[in-house]
Amino acid sequence: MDVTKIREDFPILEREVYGKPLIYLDNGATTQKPRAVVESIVDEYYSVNSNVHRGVHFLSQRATELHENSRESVRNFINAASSREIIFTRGTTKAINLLAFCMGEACMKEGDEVIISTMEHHSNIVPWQLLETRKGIRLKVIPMNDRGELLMDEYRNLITDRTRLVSVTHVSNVLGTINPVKEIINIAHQAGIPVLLDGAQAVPHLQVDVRDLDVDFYTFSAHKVYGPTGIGVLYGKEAWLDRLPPYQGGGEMIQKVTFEKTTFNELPYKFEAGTPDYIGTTAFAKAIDYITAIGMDKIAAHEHTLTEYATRRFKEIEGLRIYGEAPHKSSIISFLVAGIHHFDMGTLLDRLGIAVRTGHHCAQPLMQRLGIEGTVRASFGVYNTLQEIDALVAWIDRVRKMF
Ligand code: 7TS
Repeated sequence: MDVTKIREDFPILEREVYGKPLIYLDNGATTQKPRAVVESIVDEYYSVNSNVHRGVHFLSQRATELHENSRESVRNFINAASSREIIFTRGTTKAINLLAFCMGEACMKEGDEVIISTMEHHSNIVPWQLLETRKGIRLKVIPMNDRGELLMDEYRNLITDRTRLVSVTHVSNVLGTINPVKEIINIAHQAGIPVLLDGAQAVPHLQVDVRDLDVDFYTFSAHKVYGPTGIGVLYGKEAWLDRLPPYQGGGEMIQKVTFEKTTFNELPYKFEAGTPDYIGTTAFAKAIDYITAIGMDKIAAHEHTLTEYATRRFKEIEGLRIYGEAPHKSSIISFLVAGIHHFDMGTLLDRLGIAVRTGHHCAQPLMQRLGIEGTVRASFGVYNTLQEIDALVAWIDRVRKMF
């Protein structure tokens, strides 16, 4: 994999901040976009733009074709059985909220239970808490050990005959832990319980195959996979999606409307009320083309090298503690340096041109479990280099000495 050549595809990486070359290590929050993705947005607005699924005219048909081809690209990317199982949403958050609402309506009543884990992003906690209020369901939480691994025996014990769904993150956005999702799914399925995986931090780094996982629902965001903002995916097995009621009402999601009665459209449109972001879906397909051309296996290997190297170098820094030391980790490293507030570290690194994320990373319950307020987080992507990690390590050490 030629990283120098890859970097040339991302114009933003050439810019400076505060007169220093940008070192972008906040890929867990969002990734930068290759030229092909940005150009796709401009090209489609300039040459194709028209609303989808409604016009007989040339442009509408062409826009519809691009939009539906993108759905097929996503299907192929995660190896879903049918493009009817690919629902476009605004992002992971919207996808989980959609599912929480629809599952709540169709399958949950007072006293029913949903199992999540200690390391969830708020977007896989709060939608279920809203269901606690609305439907009287109960939330149960899989604990973890100090390395950041879920306790599987405890998970088994949480399952009861009232469990209606297991909803856990595939990869933790703070700890980097790659959860044993196949085992999690197997255990749930043995009890006849469906599983939702939040794949927001997994899809950019691992080859995800929803059929191999046998997962019932899977969510992710395009903007974390080198695609545009405003597009996400809810994958669901067709049999499940067929059982669920619509989420929102409006155009696109109907078959026939009268004032007396409305019938709903077929999958996936039943869940896609209103004009979709068809410009975004085309650009997302370009992002998928881009990373598939490089090869997900090559991207994973490169990021693994970066993560191993950074972990080793971090351990040379006096007083630095890494949060998340599971043996199976993705390219995310959270850390703190003794005596230095995460916010101060992040601010000083920023002045040196290094973009890292600081804070609770939308995982406050996990912070409570770790007994801290927040961390500094470096997260790597396809275009990061060992030299950037050397610079990060050197600057962290310099900040440490300043304190
Ligand atoms: N789930 C996980 C595991 C995430 O990491 C994030 C975003 C989301 C869900 C929500 O995704 P969205 O696209 O709907 O916003 N995580 C982060 C992060 O770690 N830093 O900024 C956003």
